[in-house]
Amino acid sequence: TALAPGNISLIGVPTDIGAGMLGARMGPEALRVAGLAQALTQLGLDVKDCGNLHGPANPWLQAVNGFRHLPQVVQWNQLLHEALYCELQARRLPIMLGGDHCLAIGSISAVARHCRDQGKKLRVLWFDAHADFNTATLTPSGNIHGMPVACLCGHGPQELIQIGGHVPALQPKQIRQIGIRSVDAGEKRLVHDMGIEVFDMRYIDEMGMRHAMELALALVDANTHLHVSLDVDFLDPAIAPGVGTTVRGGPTYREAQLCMEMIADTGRLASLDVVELNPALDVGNQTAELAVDLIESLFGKSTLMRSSAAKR
Ligand code: HAR
Ligand code: MN
Ligand code: MN
Ligand code: MN
Repeated sequence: TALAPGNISLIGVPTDIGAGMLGARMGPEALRVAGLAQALTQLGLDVKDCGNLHGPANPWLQAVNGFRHLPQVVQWNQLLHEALYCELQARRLPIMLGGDHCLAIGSISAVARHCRDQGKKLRVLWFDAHADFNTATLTPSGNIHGMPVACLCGHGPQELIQIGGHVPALQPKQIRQIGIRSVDAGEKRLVHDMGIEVFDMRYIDEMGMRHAMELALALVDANTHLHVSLDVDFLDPAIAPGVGTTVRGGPTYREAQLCMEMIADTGRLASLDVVELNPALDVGNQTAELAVDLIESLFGKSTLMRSSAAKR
């Protein structure tokens, strides 16, 4: 199978503007300290670290009309949208070093715009404990990191849903959610009504990660742009303590590795968000190191040459 493109751009998005806790702004540095660029270089990839974007500081205010820090979230996402769109146009494979998950509004809207330009199909794999499908009326917190999928599907404030120029940026049928185990009541109904395909932890328990991923990757073909949005709270907190919103009962180390390996096998990975890492809550730098491990697998590190029989 084809490997992913060889030119990687790292884009630091040091913000916790959409989160309910401070600290995710340190995520990009923790990933750098954990050796992300070196690890990718060792795999034979050409890595350019674009440094960090510089958006507004976190003013730490209350929610207004159901949203915390909406103007600042808009600014960060506009910045990221433009930066990422440029890297994609330059035919590079961008990795967003987050930063809280609100940044997926800017990143995925740029990826969707790029795919429209290129006539490519887009598949988004959303690895998360949460569905991130809240709206101003449904949200229990006002934190916009709980809303990016809704915004991308056209449910959200005008300033956020129109980033990228096309509303909605994304169709529900382009999304697969994996690892979900914490969804608010109203949010649950909306995810269901929108028809998003969800492989929640119950599904993974009963059917296995391999089967979940086979379905999540079904119909990915040579003309597909695969975007992975990896919220590190997807992982079980026992192995990934460095996140602000841990939820018990997540995937094990091997289950997570299998996801990454199966994605690597498709050869279609074309952009990646790594979000919600909070170094202030980490034990040493272990969650960042785990993230680097998983990213290495996404780029084929642990995949041996496999016979077609072994792939079945
Ligand atoms: N559902 C809750 C809320 O909207 C918690 C959301 C937490 N989100 C993240 N990203 N950490 O997935 O407030
Ligand atoms: Mn491309
Ligand atoms: Mn998330
Ligand atoms: Mn989450």
